[in-house]
Formats: sequence, structure tokens, C-alpha cells
Amino acid sequence: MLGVLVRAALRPGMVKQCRLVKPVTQIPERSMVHQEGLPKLPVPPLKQTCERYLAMLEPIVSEEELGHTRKLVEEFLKGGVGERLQKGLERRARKTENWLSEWWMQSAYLDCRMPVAVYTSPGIVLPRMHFHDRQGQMRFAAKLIAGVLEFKNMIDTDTLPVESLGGKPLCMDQYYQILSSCRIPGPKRDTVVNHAIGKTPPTHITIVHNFQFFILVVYNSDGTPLTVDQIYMQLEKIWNSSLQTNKEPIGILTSQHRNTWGKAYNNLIKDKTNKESVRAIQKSIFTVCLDAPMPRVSDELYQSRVAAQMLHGGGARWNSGNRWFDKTIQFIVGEDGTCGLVYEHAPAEGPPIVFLIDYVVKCMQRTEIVRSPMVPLAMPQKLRFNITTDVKRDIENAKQNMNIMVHDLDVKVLMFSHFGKNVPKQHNLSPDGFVQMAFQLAYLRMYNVCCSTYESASLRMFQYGRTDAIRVTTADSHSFAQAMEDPDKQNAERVELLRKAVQIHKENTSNAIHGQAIDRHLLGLKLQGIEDLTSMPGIFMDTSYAVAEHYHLSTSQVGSKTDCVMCFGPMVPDGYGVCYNPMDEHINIAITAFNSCEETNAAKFARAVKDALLDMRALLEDTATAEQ
Ligand code: COA
Ligand code: HC5
Repeated sequence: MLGVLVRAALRPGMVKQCRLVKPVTQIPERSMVHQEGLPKLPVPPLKQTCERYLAMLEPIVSEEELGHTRKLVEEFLKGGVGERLQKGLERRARKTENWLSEWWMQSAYLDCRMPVAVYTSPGIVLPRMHFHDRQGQMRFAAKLIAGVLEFKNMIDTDTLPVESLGGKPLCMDQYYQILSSCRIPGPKRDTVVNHAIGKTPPTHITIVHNFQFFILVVYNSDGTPLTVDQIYMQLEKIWNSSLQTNKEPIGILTSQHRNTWGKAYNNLIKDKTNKESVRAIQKSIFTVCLDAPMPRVSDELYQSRVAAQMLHGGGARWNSGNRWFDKTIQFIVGEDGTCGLVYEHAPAEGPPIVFLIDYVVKCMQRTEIVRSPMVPLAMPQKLRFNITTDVKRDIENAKQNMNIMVHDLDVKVLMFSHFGKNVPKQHNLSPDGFVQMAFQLAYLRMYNVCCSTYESASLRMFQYGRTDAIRVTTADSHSFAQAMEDPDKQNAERVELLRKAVQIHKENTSNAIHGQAIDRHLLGLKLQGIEDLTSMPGIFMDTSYAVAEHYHLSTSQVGSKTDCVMCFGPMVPDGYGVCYNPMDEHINIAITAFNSCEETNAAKFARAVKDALLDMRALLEDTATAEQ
């Protein structure tokens, strides 16, 4: 089947048996084995993109706007500008491994000035754990750290199973970017450092507790990783030397608007001690945030509360300062049994992070703490920060802004338990298309119109591929949703329209994952124009283009083996972020919006999605019975 991410079966522990215990200083050069066989990302034909662009606009802009855009597209195609930019792109594609990846990294992430917290960093909530005290918290954290180190060993020894999609191998590069890396703010553009590739890769992780950061060296001098009990003992030492809760939440600086943080960063690292501490965090393999317990909420609200905790930490008086948001991976383990992670999105997409989580969760089910006599380890080093008046002012400012962000984020997790992929599959429909059509129906029911909708599609079939967009809203999805609301329509007709819409969605998905979608191509043409210093072509200055880029629905399917909830913020101030994890018999859906927008409401949209899914199942069942 198209689009199915498949992983070679691998049991945690299997690696352990065959693994060479290498000193970490001898990590092999990043393997290019899987990279070389992969095709390069194509530049789609210009005419095809222009035609598909116009078709995509049809349901979301007015007739008049569309008429105007048709003329602009014609000019672009016939006037020679399009052709010239296309040639430029094709040249770039010949000269580089991937014509898009660097541009994408910059325009989607490093140039983006909004805070990474809430705006770009996704969160993952792991199933609730049954511990309620510090011992439970530390035991869990110790097992988790040991599991991640096992996973890291697969990266270091190049023994990760190569994933595939639709039977084709995928680019594995992102796995080499997620550990030992960190984003660094700049006054206009950020950068990402990856210490895994350097001559002295790190041997430590960072732990943060009560806003205080510690270096925890996780390898013995012979290069073997610390055992779970060793890690546990070290965590206990950290816990005991960070009992004070009145410390300055230095990490909250990383939640600021990037320009603000860029300036504050320069202030901060003027001091030598601060610079060394910051560098230790940046260089660490990953961070573990030992969070303070959050106020209890009802079972119904629990998942939504934890999703928010993963995205922003709950505010300055809770755990928002217990983070370094620039760090690529931060695992979060709360004293109240909350666990999950937040990750900085620039280096990688969700699926590699989720693969890591699935692996670690499996490892954790296996490892049991066996107390054994051991050599005492040195006290983990606490990272010192000198808080000057300037830094103090920056922290106060960051706290205020974080609290505004926390109040503004509206999160509702829908644990949809009535069915999962099973129902659409039984009716011979793609589950992804089915769920997407439910979002379309829910949106139409709430707003009486359809909107520009983004769904992430993986481009990892290509060297260094990241994502393109599947345009979910089509003339067919719109006809289906309208028919559901039209009392004059019969179910037989509605179901036909549903099948057609899902089929079109499947074709668009297939185009996207094969590098034939329109969005990254249009972006490439636009950036090529900027690079050539030509005046901006009319199609990019057009209202239709702005409407198409204003995604009221920003969606992404990320499947996992573990029953977790994935979440991210909306892409626009008046839109929704919708991340869904379809399991066989249920679907976890996290919906976000901003409270400052009067028109959006995450809980209302969640109810509309639930109703849409149930109505669509009823529709399928009704017509299936009628056919019998
Ligand atoms: N009848 C019965 N079963 C069907 C079917 C049909 N008509 N169509 C599909 N299925 C089955 C598939 O075989 C698959 O089976 P599996 O559960 O055994 O694997 C399952 O249904 C799911 O297929 P589908 O719902 O169509 O979606 P997909 O798995 O092809 O996923 C994307 C589509 C777009 C999500 C995927 O291609 C992709 O790109 N994923 C990565 C997205 C990403 O990177 N997100 C994060 C960005 S940070
Ligand atoms: C843990 C799940 C994270 C999913 C993150 C995701 O889907 O990010 C999208 C990446 C992309 O390039 O499509 C962006 N989006 C959040 C705006 C959908």
C-alpha cells in the first residue's frame, strides 16, 4: 500500500547482543550507505504545478480571484519568467544533493522569528505512568535514559533498520541529527549545531530540576553506558542538590521570540561561566526535564493538560523555566507521573522521534532495576549561571511573555475511542483520507465554508528529503462535506462523494510523497526569483497565494506503536493545529488553537470532529446494509 511507513522488525536488546561496545570517541563517520542509493528530489514540471495550483485554489478562493490568478499564471508561463526560474531550479538540483533541503531548513525554521515553544516545537505525551513520587519519577527517568542510550548505540554503529515507504527505502539522515544537537539563536537567523559529527562527541546529557541544570556523564571511562541503577543514583544526587525552588528560571529565555532571545543570548554569554554552561547544554546528547507536579485535573482534562505541559511547560510558576527549548530533544518526566517530550523541529520530522520513543518504551518494559554493588561515581556537575541585572531583566521579560503564550494556547485532546483504522479499512477506504474528510466536514459544519488545509507528506524517499504539503481541501472534499449537510441528498450519493474525495486525497498523497506536489516547488520558484534578484512574479504577490498559504487547518498524521498523543500549535493566528495518531481501534487527536482568536475553539472543533467521524461511520454502515 502506498504511504505506509514500515520499519524493519527490531527488538530492543537485539542490538545489545551484537553490539560492539565502542568508546564513544570513536563514533564512525556518518554512513552514506543508505543515502547514495536514494533518488534525488525532482523538480516537478512547471506546467503541471501551475495547473495543479489553479485546481487547488478552486474550492478556497472566489471565482473573481481565481479568474485574476489564471491570468497571472498564464503570464508566468508564457512571459518567460516561469521558464527562467524553472531552469534555475533545475540547475540547482543538478549541483546539490537536494535542491530544497537547505532552503527549507532556513525558510521554515531558522529564519522563522516566532518562539519555538508552541509555534514550531511539537510535543508528545506518553501514556500516563503510575508513579506519584520522586522515586518513581527517577526510576522512570533512569530507565528512559538507558533506553535512549541503547537507541543511540544503533545510530553510532550504523545499525538502525532502514525504514521504507510504499516498498521504497527512506532517507535515514534525520536520525543522525536528533542527538547531540541544538538550535542557537541569532539576531536575524538561527543556526543548528550538531556535536555528534565533531571530533569529540559528547558523553553527557543534561538534567534540569527546579530550573537548575546539571551535566550527567552517561558513559564509563571504558565507553560503556551507565546502567539503569548507576543513572538512578546519579539522578538522586542531582535531585538532592537542587531542592531549592527559588532559583532564576534561566531556561525560560529560550522560549522568547527569536530576535529577543538572540539579543538576550549575547548578553548572557558575555560572561565566561554562562558561556560554558550554555555550551554544555548545547553539546549534551539530550536533556531530561524533571518537572514539578502540576495542579491535578479531572481524567477528562488530563491529556489536554499534559499536551500543554509538553508544548510550553505550564507557565513561569510551573515548568516553563525547566526547559532549554533550543535543545533538539527534551524528555519530560513529572513527579506526578506525567511523561513525554518536546522537540525542536529544525533538525528532524516527527517520525524519527516517534521511532525512538517506540524503541525506548519497549526497552523500558524489559529493563528492571537490579541493585548491584558499584563503583561510586563523581557528583554530576551543576551548571552555574551568573545572573547580571541585564540577564535578570531578560528573564522577567521572558516570564511575562511565556505567561501570555500559556494563556493564549487552547488545547483539546480527543481520545476518540469508537473506532480506528479498522472501520475505514473494512469499507475499503484509506484511513488517512477518511480522517481528513472528517476534519473537512467538522470545519464546514462550524464555519459553513471550507479552508486551506495542510497535511504533512514525507519526502524521505529522496536524499535528505523532509516534507511537502498534501492539499486536503479539494473540489471533491468540498462536495462531500456539503452533501453531508444537504438534507436533499441521499446517503448513497453521499457515500459515493466520500469515496471519490478519499480517492483524490490518496492520489494527492501519492503525488506528494513522490515529489510531485506543488507547495515546495512554488516555494523553490519564489526563492529562485529572490536569489536571481528578479522582481517578484505576480503569482506570488496575489491574494489567492496568500489565501492558499493561510492554513486554517494545519494537520499531520504521525503514527506510533505506543499509545501516545502528538501535538503542535496552529500555523496561523485564526487556525487550528491538528495532529492525529490513528491506531487500529482508536484515534488520538490533539487540537490546538489560540484563545485570542474569537472564532476558534479547540474543544468545539474536537466535538465537531468526533461527530463527523461517527456520522461518517453511520453513513458507511447504512449504505453497506442497503447494498446487502
Ligand atoms: N482499503 C483498505 N486499507 C487501506 C486502504 C483501502 N482503500 N488504503 C489504505 N489502507 C491501509 C494501508 O495499507 C495501511 O495499512 P497498515 O495500517 O497495515 O499500514 C493503512 O491503511 C494506512 O494507510 P493510509 O491511511 O492510506 O495512510 P498512509 O499510511 O499511507 O499515510 C501519509 C499517509 C501522508 C500520512 C504518509 O504517506 C506520510 O507521508 N507520513 C509521514 C507524515 C509526516 O512526516 N508527518 C510528520 C511531519 S513532522
Ligand atoms: C510528534 C509529531 C510532530 C508532527 C510535526 C509536524 O507534522 O510538523 C509539520 C512538518 C512539516 O514540514 O510538514 C509542520 N506542521 C506542524 C505545521 C504541520
